[in-house]
Amino acid sequence: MPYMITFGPLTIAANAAGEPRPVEDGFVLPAGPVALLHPFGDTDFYRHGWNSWSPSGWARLSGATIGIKHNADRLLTADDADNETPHAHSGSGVGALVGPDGDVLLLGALGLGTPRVGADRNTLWGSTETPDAEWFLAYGPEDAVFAAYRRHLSDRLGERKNRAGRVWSSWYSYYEGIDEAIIAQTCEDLRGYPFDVLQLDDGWETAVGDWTAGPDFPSGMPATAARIRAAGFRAGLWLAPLIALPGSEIARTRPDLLVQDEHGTPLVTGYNWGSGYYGLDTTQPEVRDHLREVFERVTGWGFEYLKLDFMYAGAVTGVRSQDLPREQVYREAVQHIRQVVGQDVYLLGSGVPMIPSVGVFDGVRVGPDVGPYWDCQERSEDPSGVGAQNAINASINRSWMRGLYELDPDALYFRSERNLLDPAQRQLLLDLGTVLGFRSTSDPIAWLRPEERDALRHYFSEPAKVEQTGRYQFTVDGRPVDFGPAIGSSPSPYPVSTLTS
Ligand code: 9PG
Repeated sequence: MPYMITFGPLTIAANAAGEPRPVEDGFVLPAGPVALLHPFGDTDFYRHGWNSWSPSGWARLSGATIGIKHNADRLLTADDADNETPHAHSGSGVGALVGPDGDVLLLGALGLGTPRVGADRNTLWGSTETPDAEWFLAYGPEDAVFAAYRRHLSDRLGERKNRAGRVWSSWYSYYEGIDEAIIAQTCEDLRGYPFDVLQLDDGWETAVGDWTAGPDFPSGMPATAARIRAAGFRAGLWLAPLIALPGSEIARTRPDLLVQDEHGTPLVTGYNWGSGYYGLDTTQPEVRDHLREVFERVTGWGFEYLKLDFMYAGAVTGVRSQDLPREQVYREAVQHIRQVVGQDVYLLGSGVPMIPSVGVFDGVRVGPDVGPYWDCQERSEDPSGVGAQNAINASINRSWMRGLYELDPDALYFRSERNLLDPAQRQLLLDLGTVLGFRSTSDPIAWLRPEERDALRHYFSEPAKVEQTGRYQFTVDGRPVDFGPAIGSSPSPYPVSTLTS
């Protein structure tokens, strides 16, 4: 049934499951499908990716859509494969259109149910797999409508108060090559440097799926955690608790604990480490018990900062012992983890579905992995691919989410060694960390020149004052910073000269 919705001079005909309810900063529409007739014609559409690594940004309706193209494996891993519309503009949870006066019409879901929002030159639509959430609709200045949507989301899904502080993580230098001697050396080298957390990334475990100390940590994980704490840092650990590689003990011995396909065999829920990987069926009490055991174990070792990765696998479509909406299954699983670890352990989500993680995770990765290079020319159709440009692009297009959780744009670089990023590109990443308010690096001190060590000390010691002056424009301690040119059409490089201070 059509309803007329009026925002000042703009009237929009809405097809919705019930009457729109005016609220202070817009309208709330009932759960169910929504179709809005808009008069904007060809304009810019905001597309929001489903998980941390998924592409997000603004695209012209008459132009190419934003998303992972021609690669089903990548799509399964780094976005919502079930709802992707490669030839039509759509995204997850929220979408928006720019009106002729520059104001923005935003439609966003206020909860779960795998909501999707899309647009063409006549309509802005919302749909869900399960009608679990009402919609928020607003028209006004871009920052105001996104802020209003964020407030409504926090009101319904919660907000966390834990802060990560300054993080050193092992991934973007040592990758899987960590061992207890390297971490012990890192503890020594970082002494006196302004870090709060020293986080071990992938490489410590027996196998992805088996969360016990691997052969490179023969003294056991409590010894490494104690060493990190003795050096004055909180101890952090990476885990991917909802997935298992085929070779892991859990996948080999208990395939019945895994999400299944329609034929009753374990379902591949994504690809990494040169392999497909499975997902745990968290609707089973035995899996909940397993997760309880894992998280009691790792917090018992002394780790109080946990980076939980590849979490979306707990929300993919598949056969589980209980047939429940997949985002609800995911949220109940992460709420269970939160309950086990308690309120004070910092949970950083990576590869998490963005909206269903609100109120549970303290911090969330908001883009794909950075790398010590700008872009990957061989993967030009994959905006979720590793590289600084893709990471900046996705992350800066999620700056409106600040306040739902801390926004982690991924590691920042100070090193020129083993790094193809030029100084201006490295500076832009540093500014991204400042603007989003989450600062981490993986640079070993030994890889840094004296002036780079000074720059690192300075960056982490001094919190900068940030003001936003445009969609992609900020001032950092009064210095103008513009992310716009850097995320312009790939592969043309941005004009470096405009970025040097
Ligand atoms: C450890 C790494 C690091 C990193 C995480 C994550 O889309 N993908 O296929 C994809 C693969 C790996 C990946 C991210 C995305 O890296 O983001 O920081 O912790 O795991 O293995």
